[in-house]
Amino acid sequence: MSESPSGSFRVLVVIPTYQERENVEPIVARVRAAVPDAHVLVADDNSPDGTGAIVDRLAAADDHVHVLHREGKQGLGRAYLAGFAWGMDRGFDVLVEMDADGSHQPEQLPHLLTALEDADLVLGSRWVPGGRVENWPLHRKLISRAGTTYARLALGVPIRDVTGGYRAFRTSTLTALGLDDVASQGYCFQIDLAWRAVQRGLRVVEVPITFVERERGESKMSGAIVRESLVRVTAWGLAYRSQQVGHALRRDRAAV
Ligand SMILES: Nc1nc2c(ncn2[C@@H]2O[C@H](COP(=O)(O)OP(=O)(O)OP(=O)(O)O)[C@@H](O)[C@H]2O)c(=O)[nH]1
Ligand SMILES: [Mg+2]
Repeated sequence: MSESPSGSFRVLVVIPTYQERENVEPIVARVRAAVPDAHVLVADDNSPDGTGAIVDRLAAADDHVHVLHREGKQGLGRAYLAGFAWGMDRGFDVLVEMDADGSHQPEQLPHLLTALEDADLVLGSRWVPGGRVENWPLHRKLISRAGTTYARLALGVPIRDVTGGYRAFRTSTLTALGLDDVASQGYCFQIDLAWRAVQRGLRVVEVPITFVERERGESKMSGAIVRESLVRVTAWGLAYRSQQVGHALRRDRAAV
């Protein structure tokens, strides 16, 4: 691990894109420069702005760059699941999640990969000591903090940044999570996977990152994405809490 940031791991960085024409080429170049051994897979949902065609050109010029053309916009979660399946089929050991808009800095990827040596899942975290957010208006910070706090309390997950999307998974971790029934779409997808990892007793480690607000292109964040998270996390939380109460009652009965 010490000679190169990806060490003995075969690393695939999966970047989902929708309408990222201005961002896709710079982000791929930054990943290639930061971790030259790593491969990059762009999972594009047939962006009308031609993002996919730009990646075709990059892939033709570089055997470490790949593209997965998908039929149409189906959400971040589905794009990641398709990207993970692509990487697992091809024998990668580590799959990385990274946004295309520059919010997740490729130059910090070596920190995540180093931490993965002693973890099953590494989360880039804005809300641990050393983590930061640049250029976010106060309301975005508040929404993100509120979302992560709500998920922490509802699900009892001991993670400070449970909605973040800069992550490194061992392939064995993804297999253990059981991805076949993941239905979450927006950043709820991130909560879903982190919670599955905690429930399965896997080693989840947070490393501080500096998250930079996108400078180009438009955010796909929407009210529907926030609502999806709220509804799903509340349902999971209620099911989890009632399961806990059931366990406690059975324990008490057994003790009488
Ligand atoms: N393939 C695919 N990619 C998507 C989809 N929705 C969002 N993305 C990509 O997912 C990444 C994160 O999306 P953003 O729009 O930056 O959303 P966000 O980071 O939650 O929100 P902001 O902080 O406001 O930028 C970007 O690379 C998007 O292009 C989708 O439906 N399909
Ligand atoms: Mg973004």
